[in-house]
Amino acid sequence: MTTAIQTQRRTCPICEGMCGVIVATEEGRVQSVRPDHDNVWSRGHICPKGTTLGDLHHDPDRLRSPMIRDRDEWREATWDEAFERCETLIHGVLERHGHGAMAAYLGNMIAKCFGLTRYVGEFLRLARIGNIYSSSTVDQQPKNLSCQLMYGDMWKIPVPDLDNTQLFVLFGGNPASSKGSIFAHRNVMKGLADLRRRGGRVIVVDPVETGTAQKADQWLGIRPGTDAALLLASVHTLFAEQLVNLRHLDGRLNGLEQVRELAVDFPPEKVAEFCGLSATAIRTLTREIAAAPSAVIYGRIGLCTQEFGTLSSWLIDVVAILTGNLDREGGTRWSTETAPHLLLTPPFPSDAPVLLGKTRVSGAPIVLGQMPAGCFAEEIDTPGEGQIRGLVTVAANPALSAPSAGRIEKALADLECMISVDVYLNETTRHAHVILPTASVLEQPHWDVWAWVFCLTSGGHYSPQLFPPPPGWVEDWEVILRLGALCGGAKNSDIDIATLDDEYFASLCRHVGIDPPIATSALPLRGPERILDLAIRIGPYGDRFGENPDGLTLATFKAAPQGIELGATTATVDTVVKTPSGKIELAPQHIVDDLPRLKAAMGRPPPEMVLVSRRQLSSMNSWMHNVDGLMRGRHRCTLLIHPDDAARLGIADNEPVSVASSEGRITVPAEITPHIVPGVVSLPHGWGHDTEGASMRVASRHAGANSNRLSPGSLMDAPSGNAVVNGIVVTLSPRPEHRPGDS
Ligand SMILES: Nc1nc2c(c(=O)[nH]1)N[C@H]1C(S)=C(S)[C@@H](COP(=O)(O)OP(=O)(O)OC[C@H]3O[C@@H](n4cnc5c(=O)[nH]c(N)nc54)[C@H](O)[C@@H]3O)O[C@H]1N2
Ligand SMILES: Nc1nc2c(c(=O)[nH]1)N[C@H]1C(S)=C(S)[C@@H](COP(=O)(O)OP(=O)(O)OC[C@H]3O[C@@H](n4cnc5c(=O)[nH]c(N)nc54)[C@H](O)[C@@H]3O)O[C@H]1N2
Ligand code: SF4
Ligand SMILES: [Mo]
Repeated sequence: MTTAIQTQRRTCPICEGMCGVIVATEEGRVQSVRPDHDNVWSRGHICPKGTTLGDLHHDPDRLRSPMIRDRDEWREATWDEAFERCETLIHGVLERHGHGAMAAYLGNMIAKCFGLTRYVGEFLRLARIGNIYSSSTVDQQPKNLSCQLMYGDMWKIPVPDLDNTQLFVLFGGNPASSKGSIFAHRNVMKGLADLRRRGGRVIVVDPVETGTAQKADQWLGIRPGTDAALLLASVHTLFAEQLVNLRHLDGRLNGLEQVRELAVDFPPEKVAEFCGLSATAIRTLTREIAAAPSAVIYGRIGLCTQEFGTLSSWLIDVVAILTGNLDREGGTRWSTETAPHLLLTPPFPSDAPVLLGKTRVSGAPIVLGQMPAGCFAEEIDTPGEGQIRGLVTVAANPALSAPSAGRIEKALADLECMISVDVYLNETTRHAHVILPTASVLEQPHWDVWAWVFCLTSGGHYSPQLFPPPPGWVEDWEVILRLGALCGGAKNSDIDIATLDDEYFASLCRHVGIDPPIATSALPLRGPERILDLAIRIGPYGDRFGENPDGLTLATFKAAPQGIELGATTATVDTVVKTPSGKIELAPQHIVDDLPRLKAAMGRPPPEMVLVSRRQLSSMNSWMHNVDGLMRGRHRCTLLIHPDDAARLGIADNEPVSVASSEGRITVPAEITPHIVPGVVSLPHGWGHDTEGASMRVASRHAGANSNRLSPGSLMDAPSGNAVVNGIVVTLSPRPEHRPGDS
């Protein structure tokens, strides 16, 4: 007898590619995950990670029950028992130390989870947690800051209009691996190839000749951490050669004259050596941008997670503005979201000051409501008033992904209370007292929130749940609502999730000017689906609860398994900019104040060797190394090093090298390659799975080493508090004696 194979169309939730996939199942097991050529958005694009959604779901190491740790012993527990234990632990910390001793660490994957992403803001509000740490300060915080100050909204990050541009200049990003970031495109590499085919050009500015650079017209091998100087020299050149052309932005800016004046000190000749590029190269690049019929100037993680993250992130937009390439077809533009996100995941309040204060131990800036991840370890292990004693992590792995990773590991072991909402027992969650699992990607519906924020094509795709979670399962949004209430001081037995959900929903309705009873009666749903429906209905294409009878609702999308595309963005500078002046602020004081730090750095001799980070197509930060199918082939956790450096230091290909920084030391095999600037070495992050007590069997067989043991937490971009994980001074030595603990 043959059993029926069933198929379901859905969106891969792993990255911003938003690939439509067809999942074939038989008797509750995934047989295959194939590209969906009929998905209106992705049109058949897929990568190796997307084909492993079934492996992630069936992974025997994935947690399927709440876990409680008594000393070193883990045991499965019921949900009730787990929440009772959470109450005892959390309330113990509140009683002994007060609310100021609780912290949250929020991870990147929250953005990709249907429930977590829509409820994390309410979790924080209920929990009354002020110590908020997240992957944001090891990621895009400098860009959030520059956009908050320039446009009045931290999430109005301009997105490349790749399909319509004639020149693409890419700083510190490698879509050949990452598939694009803060930039959702159905296939960035094809988009770049198409651009070249229509006579346009692609220029990559990166210390590494990446997969993207190898497919570009030009690679500019810049020294890490020097982009701000290069961009200032570009601004200088634009003014000096009368190439400034504001086009439609004329009259919509403040600070033009100030920008001209501050760039006077940065002629190309003065920055060339610092950047490792010739003055001619900088001038030519600038003239090319100015002369192009349209140009995208785009910077990503290599620009944010470096010593001058905010200056560089700001200057990317300054150059775009000065050449009239912001808010323009073929330039960088803002999206129009079908289901607006800001109303759903309460962000940093727009009227709060960007700088909220200083951290307790080292006085680092608390910007846009975020404590710097670099301070996480010291805030746990330094005694005194306000010391963190209780922690909730949600989909985060700071033991691998945050700076001072070695110190974090030790600090976590000392907490009085640690609750993790996660799918694995890994390097971070092994320190928890309770782990509350969330459903697998196939056990949840999906509608990408954040990728659509960074997508210039409007649209949407709803993926229904494929498999039911185990019986009695508590959904992730219910888990974090309950945790929020517990941290807020409520007793577990008093918490009524339905009431909390209704109250939150009503507050969202009031926020968007809808009467909650109307909204509720029109919406029989609850949880994240009800919120998504609200967002679609009040969004630009929505039915507005009957006001626009032809408008869309969640039901419209549920009836369109291949997704719906709604056309190009309609956002403009006039609808987007929300600064107090109503104009784009070209020279925000908080950012300009950081220029002396750059000038000081330009006066220092360059370090002999610095380390940068890289991503790999078959990895996702730290958490996909347990998928066997992605781990075949050559070992990937290698140190890229230029042949000249390798020869000088006596380092041989494939042989172990000891890499040391002021923070720590690790040992990794060398990979000698000409595709990197001499004096720079590159390591992927997210490896180091040989930690005792973690339970990820595949990952531990391909452990690699944790590059963030080398990242000093004290290294920070001054205006934003963002971590510096690129441009770390390191020393290398060949064939070390392998020391235990080197990882
Ligand atoms: N050196 C260096 N460090 C870096 C970077 C770098 O470029 N270089 N990049 C930084 C960046 S950009 C980021 S975003 C951070 C990421 O850092 P984090 O956000 O801290 O974490 P990840 O490494 O992505 O690990 C994801 C965690 O979420 C869990 N998880 C996965 N799927 C789910 C799910 O569906 N539900 C739940 N509840 N949990 C899930 C995993 O088990 C894991 O614990 O790393 C940063 N660290
Ligand atoms: N396959 C895969 N895809 C991913 C992820 C993943 O881990 N794996 N992570 C996702 C996440 S969370 C993010 S944030 C995005 C990131 O997406 P991208 O920004 O595209 O990430 P990377 O591939 O790390 O590219 C960063 C580049 O910056 C360069 N760089 C380092 N320092 C400097 C510098 O000082 N100046 C300049 N100009 N360049 C520098 C590095 O050499 C590297 O090539 O990717 C997302 N997509
Ligand atoms: S991980 Fe791969 S398959 Fe999934 S969305 Fe990204 S590019 Fe597409
Ligand atoms: Mo990220």
